[in-house]
Amino acid sequence: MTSDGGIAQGDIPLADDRDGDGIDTLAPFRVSSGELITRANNDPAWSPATHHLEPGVPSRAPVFAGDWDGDGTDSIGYHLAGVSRYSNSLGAPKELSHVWGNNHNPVTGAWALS
Ligand SMILES: [Ca+2]
Ligand SMILES: [Ca+2]
Repeated sequence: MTSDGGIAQGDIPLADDRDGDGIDTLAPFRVSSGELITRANNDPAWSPATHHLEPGVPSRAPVFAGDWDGDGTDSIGYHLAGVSRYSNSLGAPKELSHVWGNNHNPVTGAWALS
């Protein structure tokens, strides 16, 4: 068991920059409830948690974070059966997709900045 916003058994640990300040913060994804639990900074002692319901994420899907549209803020997606699905805002349905094939596991990152 955990306090509100802490990591519980079965959570998927993510790190993302959802507010665009250039600093990634820890954000566990709670598979059992479909919630991404975010904080304003990395000090859980004085940063209250915000729970973002992320609809339609299958319980067995690997979840990841990234800035898909280059606006400086991260959102989350998931990968299942060779297809990555994601959206450009927290809590939005994962309507964007990219087909990779069954033998691929995508990773995220900003590989080049101009
Ligand atoms: Ca941030
Ligand atoms: Ca973005």
